[in-house]
Amino acid sequence: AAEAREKMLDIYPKKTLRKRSKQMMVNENPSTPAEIGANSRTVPGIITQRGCSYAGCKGVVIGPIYDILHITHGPIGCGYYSWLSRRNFTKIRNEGETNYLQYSMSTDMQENHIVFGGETLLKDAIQEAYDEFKPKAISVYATCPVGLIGDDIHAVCKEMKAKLGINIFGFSCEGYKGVSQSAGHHIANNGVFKNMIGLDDTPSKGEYTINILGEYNIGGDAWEIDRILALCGIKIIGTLSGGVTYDEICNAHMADLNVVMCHRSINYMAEMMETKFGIPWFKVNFIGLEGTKKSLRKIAQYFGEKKLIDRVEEVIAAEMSEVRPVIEDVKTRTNGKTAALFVGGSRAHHYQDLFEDMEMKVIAAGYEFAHRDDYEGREVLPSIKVDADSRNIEELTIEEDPERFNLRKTVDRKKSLEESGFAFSDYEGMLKQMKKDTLVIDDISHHEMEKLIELYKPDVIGSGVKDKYVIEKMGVPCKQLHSYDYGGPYAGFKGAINFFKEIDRMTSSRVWELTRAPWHEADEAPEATVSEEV
Ligand code: CFM
Ligand code: HCA
Repeated sequence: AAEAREKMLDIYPKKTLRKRSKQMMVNENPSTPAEIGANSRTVPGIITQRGCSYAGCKGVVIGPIYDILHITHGPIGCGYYSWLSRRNFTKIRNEGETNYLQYSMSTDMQENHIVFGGETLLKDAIQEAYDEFKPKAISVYATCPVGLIGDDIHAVCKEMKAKLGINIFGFSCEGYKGVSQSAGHHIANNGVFKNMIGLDDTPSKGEYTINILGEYNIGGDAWEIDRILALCGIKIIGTLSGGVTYDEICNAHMADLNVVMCHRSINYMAEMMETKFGIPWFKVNFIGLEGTKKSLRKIAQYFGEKKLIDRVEEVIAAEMSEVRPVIEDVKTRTNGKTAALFVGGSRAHHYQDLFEDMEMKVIAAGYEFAHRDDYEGREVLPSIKVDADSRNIEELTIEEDPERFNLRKTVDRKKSLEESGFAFSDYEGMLKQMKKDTLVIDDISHHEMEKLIELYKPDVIGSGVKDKYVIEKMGVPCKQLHSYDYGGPYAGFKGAINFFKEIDRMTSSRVWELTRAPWHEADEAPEATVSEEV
């Protein structure tokens, strides 16, 4: 792996080399991982897979709330790009609800607005949207030019909120606000906390109430998690933000526990809700059989009632009896095959569980925009230097809510569990789970990806649309772990079955042998022909 790393870095000029060296490491001591460079600017000229702050705020965290009317203030491309391309599924679940996500609303900013200002345009758009749809809430997202010309979207939102009498709020999530979509996550968390959380104090009817933070229902993942938790008798107040309504988010502070799926995009919310309302949180992972079982058991242990603990075991046993024959069969073909995963800020870690279930080896992995804590574990948080790019993003000061902090039994419960060794507020990061001497690459470039394929030729790569076809042209199947291509769900038990079958199909197909990688000689014949096999 050290040699492969050298070969990938080989091409870079001095300054780039120095920077990329910090972001590429060989995982020599998984239990005490070394420091990795992360959450820093991408070197101009390098082809990155990253997105922008607007994508992280509107596209990722808030966009999936389906009965808020989302308005992108900016040129039409930004709104178009974030128009369900992430495959965040929604459906109306209760009578009287509305779902606006099939629409993409934008102010469609033109050159003359850039020159003369776009605030009137935004005001008119909010009015038009209100007249047409009468939504409960409207949310406005700033794109790059809005920040550059200085439109005050917050003043417009305030004025229109007073005029129309519905909740209207804006996000200064201009694309350039940070080094990646990660900045947008933080901006979104702050805005959701200020403008939604805590607005509705209606007590929940459920016995064991939780929120799932950082689950966005890509390909229907949240619905599979809902199904399993419902079987266990655990009630979800709000999923932030997959397939969820505005009212559910306003009521989320009434839950007894927050479980965190995607640490990167929503850890801010977990921390703020704990500080203000006393709701403890811990990390879960519903991707993979072991992860799902462990997560369910931890939730049951948190509530600590025998009835629930037994029920969870019954559900696990019943679900596993369906999964077992599939995984036993699939493993006979996937055992020992290799995979490399380069995705976002949490899936490069989460999906390692599913590959482990299949007895495949993850030889290399990396996030696009995660921070050091997502690699090395939250214990490094105090030692992370806050640079100018991160300082740019508001850090809210949260205080205990005098009336609502102690509403539930959670505070004492947390204390007694902690004494027995139960870990709260923790994420151990990706590196500890990865095998010794595997390659870890932050914000991988296209050049590094090509080198990686040349050197390792993994049996499958999990990645995104920006490199999928480059990878496949080189003869390696690529599974999109963002959109899931056209598949999913992959969470929970039924999701695992889908994933096993899909990866088995992809890695067993011989069609990849027929693609000609650039390093093949022009006259070199493909190794097999389809007609011989079929
Ligand atoms: Fe969290 Fe996500 Fe991800 Fe993410 Fe994303 Fe996504 Fe992702 Mo694409 S919130 S960090 S910003 S798990 S959109 S649903 S797939 S890069 S790994
Ligand atoms: C985003 C969304 C994205 C992009 C996926 C990809 C997603 O970053 O704006 O690059 O393939 O999951 O849809 O991460």
